[in-house]
Amino acid sequence: MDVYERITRNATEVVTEEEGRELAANPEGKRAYVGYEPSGVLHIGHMLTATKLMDLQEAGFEVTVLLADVHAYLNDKGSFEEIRETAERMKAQFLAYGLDEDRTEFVYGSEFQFDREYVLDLHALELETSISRAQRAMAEIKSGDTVTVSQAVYPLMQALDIVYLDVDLAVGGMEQRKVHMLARDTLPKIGEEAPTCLHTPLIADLETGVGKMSTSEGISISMEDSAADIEEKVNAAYCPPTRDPDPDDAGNERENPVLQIFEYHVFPRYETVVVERPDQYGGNLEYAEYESLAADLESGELHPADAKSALATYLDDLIAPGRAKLRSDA
Ligand code: NAL
Repeated sequence: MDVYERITRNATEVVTEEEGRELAANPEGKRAYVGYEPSGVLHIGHMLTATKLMDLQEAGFEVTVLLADVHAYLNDKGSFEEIRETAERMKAQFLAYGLDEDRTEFVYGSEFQFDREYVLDLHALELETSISRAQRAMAEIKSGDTVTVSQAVYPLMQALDIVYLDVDLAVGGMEQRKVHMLARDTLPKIGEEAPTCLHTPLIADLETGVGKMSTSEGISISMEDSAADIEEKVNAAYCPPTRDPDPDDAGNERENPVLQIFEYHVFPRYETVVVERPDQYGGNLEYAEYESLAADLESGELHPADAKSALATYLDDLIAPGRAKLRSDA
């Protein structure tokens, strides 16, 4: 796989493609960076960007994971002390999930965000940004219904972090896109460079295939799940046997979350994927790439129940080391 292809596989977009190609031409020693609001347990959204970080490490990038403790505080996720504790646990789970320990640096936001120079730069960004722009950037990130001043400060700090951590590539889910666009527009106004950004897709709600999977509503998968939990959740997932439009579903764009998880979580981590089937149903199927599995589901060669059972097995295998870590730390 060529470097640009590895960097961008399964990504929804790179802003801009030209900047992405420049990075790909010379990736060794470049730094990519993802920030997470600490929440004690890794969930499938964290795992999706983590898989992208592994691609980047394989391409030669160094990775910084920002444990965004101050951001979580600004987003009403608890007391600062609680947040710090959950961040420690999260770090161990990221490593257990497969990030390369020698090429991953973990940084707490609070290590540098209270420095005088940082705070003054933050105020400079505040001067350059309208309240409505900051508010719009937060639409898909903020928790709670009320709009608070903290939510306007949040995206500006995220923009500034990209500068302070000296990052070549900012990585995040599509829900981070507006914050990154704000960063690209605003940082040049205070004399800083616009960051190159890479965005990963959002996985649809597991049960309905509509909207995005979320930890706050609906069903999510996390490192706390037992093998039986995963099996139960995957079995209940929306997975139509074909991608043909359902006549009852006209105009309603539904994704197939089972296929999405195969594509974004499983295939990037395994050379081949085996779907076990009893001989009487045709025996095992083996796939070297996602597209052939999706095609078989569409043609009816692969039954949704068999696809789900395989997915549950692979997800469990991916989660097992982090789950063990969680339990031993508890
Ligand atoms: C991500 C978050 C917070 C600060 C960041 C700084 C730089 C790059 C990425 C960052 C957390 C993220 C979330 N906004 O929604 O979890």
